[in-house]
Amino acid sequence: MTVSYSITLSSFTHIEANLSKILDKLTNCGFTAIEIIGEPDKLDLNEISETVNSYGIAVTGITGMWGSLGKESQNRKLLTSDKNVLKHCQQYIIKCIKMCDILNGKELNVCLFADNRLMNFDKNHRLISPDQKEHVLRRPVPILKKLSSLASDYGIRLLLEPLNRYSTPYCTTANDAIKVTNMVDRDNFRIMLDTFHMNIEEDSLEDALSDSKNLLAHMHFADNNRKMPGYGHIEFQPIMRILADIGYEEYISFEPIIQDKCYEPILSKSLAYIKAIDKIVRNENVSKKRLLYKN
Ligand SMILES: [Mn+2]
Repeated sequence: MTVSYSITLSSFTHIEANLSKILDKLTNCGFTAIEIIGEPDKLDLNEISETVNSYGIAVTGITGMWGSLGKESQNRKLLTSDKNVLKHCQQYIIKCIKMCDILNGKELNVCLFADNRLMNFDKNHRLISPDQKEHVLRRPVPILKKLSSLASDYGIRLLLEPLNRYSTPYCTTANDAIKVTNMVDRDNFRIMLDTFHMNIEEDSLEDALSDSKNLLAHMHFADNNRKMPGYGHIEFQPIMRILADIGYEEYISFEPIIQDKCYEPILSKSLAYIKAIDKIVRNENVSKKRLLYKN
């Protein structure tokens, strides 16, 4: 039983334009898998496919480009009463599923952004009541069922990623995501958790992971400051310990914001740091099992 490691290409967009150069560095750092940026209309998929294959690097899936920062991503909102926005968003997901299939990926993350009418509140103080949250989170369920069926035809999983109150307040915790996932009720609709968002929203990171045990299909790893793990103050050892305890065998995908052009030493060190922790917690588990057998 073991985890695998990957890294998001979206981390490098503003620092390095050439995919071969990025892959050169990532393979040197020991990475063997990547997540591709979910911009199907902007990218030359044949070129990406050729380049990625030439490095023998695996594609875990597509990082959905959600959010309100980019011009393209502004209308990627599933929590809306605007039919045109909803249609546009569904088309985006369908394009990403097809893109994922072309690149031999297996998953796409879905985030639940809301239109401006639903965002009109003080983001710092959690003014959304649980009832209101549940009411809004029910809305996209029929669409998510349909999109899951389509993704299933391609052998692709849709992974709901809770974010944090500063970007979208309606799906921010593992428990929010579990509720939606249970309502969608499709085998290929699962959850992914991101340590950066969890650090802001969860009461306990360990509880959130263990509550998600049966649905957790992917992890994003970044420190509290969105740097590589080990460059901030999140404790990764308890996280890795719970992942080992719940038998997590999927990808841990690093999703940092890279600020330094000479990023290779940082990536190498952080990957080695997480791998070393993984070794420690798995050895602990082996010792625990030995004790069990002795007793
Ligand atoms: Mn993430």
